Amino acid sequence: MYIQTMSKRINELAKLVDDGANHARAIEQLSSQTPITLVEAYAIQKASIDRRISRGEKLVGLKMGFTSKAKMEQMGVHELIWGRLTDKMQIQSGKTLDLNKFIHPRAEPEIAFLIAEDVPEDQDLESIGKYIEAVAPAIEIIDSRYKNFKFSLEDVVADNCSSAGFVLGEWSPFTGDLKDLCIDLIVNEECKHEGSSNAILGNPLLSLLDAVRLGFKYNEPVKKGMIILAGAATPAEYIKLNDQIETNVDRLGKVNLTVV
Ligand code: OOG
Ligand code: MG
Repeated sequence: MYIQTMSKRINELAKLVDDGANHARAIEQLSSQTPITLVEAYAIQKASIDRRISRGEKLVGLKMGFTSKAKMEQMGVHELIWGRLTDKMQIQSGKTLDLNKFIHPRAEPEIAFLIAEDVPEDQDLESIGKYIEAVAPAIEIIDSRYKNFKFSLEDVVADNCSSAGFVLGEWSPFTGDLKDLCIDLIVNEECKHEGSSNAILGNPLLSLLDAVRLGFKYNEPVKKGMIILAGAATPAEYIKLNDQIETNVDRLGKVNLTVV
């Protein structure tokens, strides 16, 4: 009986975040209505993504969040989080983002991994390299479904960690090291933020290892062909009509989009 009530509640809350995303309408924080645990928050996230999948979207990867101090401090959440990426969220580099489809979107500079093979459990910095097909510069579009972009840890997890879009630059072969790469976020040719790949947990590979570990924990393992976003290296920026957004990552190149 309790389990039935719980899963009904989880589906109701998943519908709230899904509708918010679908109609680009901000909603109240879930936790302001009922306290939710972190385990419930991940169940709500899964149920909300299942709704997208039932509409024909495909799971294409995972995103890590709050892997840098800059992001934790900007948003006031200090724990690592992870969410899911679907094919519909991808925007081609050099193309446009339609502002009408979002509530209050922000852009942030990231590094993406393309996974070569299903990754078994218990990897480390030495072993993980053989599962990386390629790496690319990326921009993530985050668009919290909550009013004023304000949330608790559980709220943001339930809301698929604010993920709303992602843009990938060209893939480069992985050469064994992603340390000390400069990453920036440029808006209309002005550099808004500049950071280092070291800002991502000291080494973006550690973010991938966390994705593998959490993927096993929550039954969403990192598989061949998946895209994994390592988390932003700098704070995010609100985007507005006609903005030209660009990210450059040393050695990996650039990625950009225009807001229309
Ligand atoms: C949550 C998502 C955090 C990152 O890269 O750290 C994130 C948010 O900031 O709304 O994607
Ligand atoms: Mg991000």
